[in-house]
Amino acid sequence: MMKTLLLSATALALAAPVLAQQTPTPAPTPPAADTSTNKSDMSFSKIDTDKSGSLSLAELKMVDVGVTQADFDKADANKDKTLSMNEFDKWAADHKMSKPGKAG
Ligand SMILES: [Ca+2]
Repeated sequence: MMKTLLLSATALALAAPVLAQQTPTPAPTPPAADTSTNKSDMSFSKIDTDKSGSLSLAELKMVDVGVTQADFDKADANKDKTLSMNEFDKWAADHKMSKPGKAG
């Protein structure tokens, strides 16, 4: 503890003149996964949150909360319980993902 304090004190003493001359601009990097108000741009890679290369039902629900297991099974052509990009494309084309004016 004392060592750390001494070190930071030394660092501060060394940095003080520099800090006095150029005011450091704090650049807080905002987290990438937040404030997604516009969901019109839903691509496969975005929905595939765990980057497994395929979509689970939970992930598909990000596109449409009303999607059911039956819908999922229908889209899951090879019945491996996941949607490949191909299967998702077909589902999306079938499903007409564009829902204008739906907020919330
Ligand atoms: Ca599949």
